[in-house]
Amino acid sequence: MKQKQRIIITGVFLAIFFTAAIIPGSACAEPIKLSYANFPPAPTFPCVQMERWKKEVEKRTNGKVVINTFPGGTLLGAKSMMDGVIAGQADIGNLCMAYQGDRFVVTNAIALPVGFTTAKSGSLALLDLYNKHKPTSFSKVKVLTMFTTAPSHLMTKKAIKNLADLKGYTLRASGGAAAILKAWGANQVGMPQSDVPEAMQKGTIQGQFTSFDVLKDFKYAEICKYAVVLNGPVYAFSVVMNMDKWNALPKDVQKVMDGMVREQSEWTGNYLDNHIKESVAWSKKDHSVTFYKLPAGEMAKWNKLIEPVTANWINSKKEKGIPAEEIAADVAALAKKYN
Ligand code: DTR
Repeated sequence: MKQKQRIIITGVFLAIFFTAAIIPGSACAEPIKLSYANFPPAPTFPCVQMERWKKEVEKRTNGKVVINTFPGGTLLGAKSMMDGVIAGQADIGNLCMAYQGDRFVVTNAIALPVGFTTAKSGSLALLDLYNKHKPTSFSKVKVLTMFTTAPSHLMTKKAIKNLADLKGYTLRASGGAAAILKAWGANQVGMPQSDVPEAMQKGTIQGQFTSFDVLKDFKYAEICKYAVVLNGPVYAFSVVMNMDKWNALPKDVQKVMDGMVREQSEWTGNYLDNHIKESVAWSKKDHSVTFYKLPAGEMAKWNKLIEPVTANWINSKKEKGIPAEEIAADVAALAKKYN
C-alpha cells in the first residue's frame, strides 16, 4: 500500500515538473528569447526606443520574454532589415522606410511636404496612415510599432543663405527629404544614416537634411557649423517581427505587445522631441553651431520650388495603381489633426 502511494506521489510530482518545464511562463519554464536587430549605434534614438520597449515587454510579461538587442548593425544592416526579419535572421528589426522608398510607398508618403512640427505628431500620424491602408509591404511581418523623426533641417559645413549657395552643393538625404533637396537644386546623395559619419569625414558630402538629434548623437556638430531651421519632411520607421515567431507567442504575450503599439510610437516621438532640444543646446554651447532661419522673401522662393513635389509624387504613384491622391490627402489631414 505504502509503496503504491509513493509511486502515485512521485508520478504527480514528475507530471507537475515536466508540465512546468514545457509550458512557457510557468514557474520553471525557460523564458522565450527574442533577438531584436537595429542598424544605428546604441546611443541614437532608434536604439533608445528599442531598449525602452525591451525593458517594458520584459517587465509586463513578468520575465516570460527575454529580448536580446543588437544595435549598430551587428545582426542586420539598414537595408537588409525587412528581408532579414522575414527570413528569421532576427526575430525583430527596426527599419527606416526612407532607405527603400519604392518598397514602402504608402507609409513613406508621411514624408510628403505637409509640415509636421514634431516627432510625436509625425509618429501618431504614421501609425494611423498604416492602420488605414495596411500596405502589402508589411503583409509578411507583424508590425510592433511605427514612428518618425522630427522635421528635417539643413546641417552644413558652409553657411547656406540662399538658393545659389545650395546649387550643386553635395548633401545627403533619403526618401521624401531627398525629393525636397533635389527640388532646391542641391546635389542630393542618398545613404542610410549609419553610412553618413564616414561620408562626412571623407568629405564626399558637405552636410545633410535630417532631424537635429544627429548633431549630438553622431557628433556632426563638430563638422557642420551651420544649421538652417526649415521644418522639412520627417523620416518614417517601423519595428517588425517575424510572422512565425509572432504566431508562436502565447496569447498573453501577444496582448502585451499589441497593447504597446501606439504607446511606443508616442513615447518615441516624445523622447525624440525632448532629446532634440538637448542636442540643439549642446551644439550651440559646446560646438558654436549657428542656427538660423531664412528671411521670409528667400523662404518664399524655396517654398515655391517644392510646390510641385506632392503633385509629381501623386502622378508617379498613380501610374502604378496606387491610390496616391487619397493617400496624399490622408497625410495632409493627419498633419492637421496631430500638429
Ligand atoms: N533622418 C533619418 C533618420 C534618422 C534621424 N536620426 C537618426 C538616428 C539614427 C538613425 C537614423 C536616424 C536619416 O537621416 O537616416
